[in-house]
Amino acid sequence: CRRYASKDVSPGALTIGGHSYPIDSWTNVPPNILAQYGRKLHVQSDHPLSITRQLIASRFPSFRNHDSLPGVVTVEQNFDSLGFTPDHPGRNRTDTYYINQSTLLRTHTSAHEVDVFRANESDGYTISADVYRRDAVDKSHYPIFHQMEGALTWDRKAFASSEACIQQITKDFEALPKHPLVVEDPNPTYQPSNPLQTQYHSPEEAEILAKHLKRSLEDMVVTIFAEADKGLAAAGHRSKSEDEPLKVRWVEAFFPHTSPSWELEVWWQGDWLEVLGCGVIDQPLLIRAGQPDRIGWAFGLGLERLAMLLFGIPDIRLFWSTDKRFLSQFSEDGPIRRFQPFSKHPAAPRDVSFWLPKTDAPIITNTPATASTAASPAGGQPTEPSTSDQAPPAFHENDLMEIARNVAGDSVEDVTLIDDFTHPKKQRRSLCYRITYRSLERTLTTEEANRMHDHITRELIEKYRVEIR
Ligand code: FA5
Ligand code: MG
Repeated sequence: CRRYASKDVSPGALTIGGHSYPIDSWTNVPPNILAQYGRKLHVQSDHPLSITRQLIASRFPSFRNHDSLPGVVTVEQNFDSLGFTPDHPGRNRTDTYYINQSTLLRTHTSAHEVDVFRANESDGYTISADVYRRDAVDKSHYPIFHQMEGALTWDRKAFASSEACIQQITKDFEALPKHPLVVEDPNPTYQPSNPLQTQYHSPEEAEILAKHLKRSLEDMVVTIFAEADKGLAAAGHRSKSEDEPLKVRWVEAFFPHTSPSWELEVWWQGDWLEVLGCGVIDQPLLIRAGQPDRIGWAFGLGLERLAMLLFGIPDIRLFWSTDKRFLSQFSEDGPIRRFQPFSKHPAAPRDVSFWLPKTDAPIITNTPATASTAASPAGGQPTEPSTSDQAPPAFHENDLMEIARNVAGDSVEDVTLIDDFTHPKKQRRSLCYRITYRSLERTLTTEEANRMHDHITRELIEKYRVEIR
């Protein structure tokens, strides 16, 4: 297997984190991902991701924190244990990095939920970790990112009645810090797409869990942004909220492991940025984890997304920088400081326009709704690896994303579909992507950009038999 022929790999096996795994027709972890596995930026001292993680954890002081669970998990842990249907699109090889048919790089920290619930070491916990996804190339997406999961449960058994349990959650809710922020939340708690788990929860139970969940997360966001403002004031700057007040809203979301579910979005650079998903924990999940009497809520947030907002970091690739000009700007002691850009090198955009080969298979592009593993409602078939040597695999937008990452590394800033056209007579589809090359550390030469672009174009032709226009 040519792609894995590096020195730490024996034929037919893949070594990750010191363990050897057999490979098979499902294997699709590329070298650029293997090279970055195990960097653990979320626990690297003075790293902005670690500072963000600690700030969030400080809002949940009674929770037990898990920060070093290994990233290789089973399909069972990542999907089955959470109730993902067999045909859930998140399972596709176009979205997920498989080590082999039964083993993968976790796509979310939820992969550990059932195990942690089963161990039942505390009512509340967080899990912070690196997660892996085939996804878009732009300033807020990277194939490795970091999530922080949090969950809180109450044990019904500990109360004389369901009413007494509800009373306790209500008391806990009232004890939560109050904040002055007005958070847009137009949707009713239950909707046909996001129902009450009638078999397991009374409407009152789910309602108070939802209130506790939302207030806790709003408080977390409000407090960490207040920290950022304090930092600005300490540095003698105007507070960020004077220039642009914090704007936050709840939107409906879908997860197999929660119902009802929501996402929290924060206004950032003229657009809503999704920072977390959450909901009332799916009761069958708790039953599977041996905790039938517990009810509760869970959330999963993107540490990069929050860190970008907190520190004013404009591009997700910067987190991976080993450049002192980046790393020396952050410290765990003292106030939060806004990131000072040390350079802005020119962008080199190049377009690639091509005809797809004639095929019956649908071509999938990343719309915001399908781009994330867990949020998409069930539908579609997991893509089986192609067994034939003749037919090219059906083109998925994430294939181009990955070719671009593999060829250009961190010199690719953005890949955007700018034209999608089907010839009415020929019934052939043509796509045009704009690939923007820009290094964070230096100016790319015209030749370098051309070379990367030619290389990407060649791989598209070879692997997907596209015809360049
Ligand atoms: C999930 O991963 C769910 N497991 C979250 C969850 C946990 C829901 C527990 C309910 C209960 P989602 O795919 O939306 O959901 O990802 C969660 C967050 O990760 C997003 O809100 C976003 O902040 C971040 N995120 C997702 N994809 C990327 C990416 N490619 N790069 C950076 N951050 C990302
Ligand atoms: Mg999402």
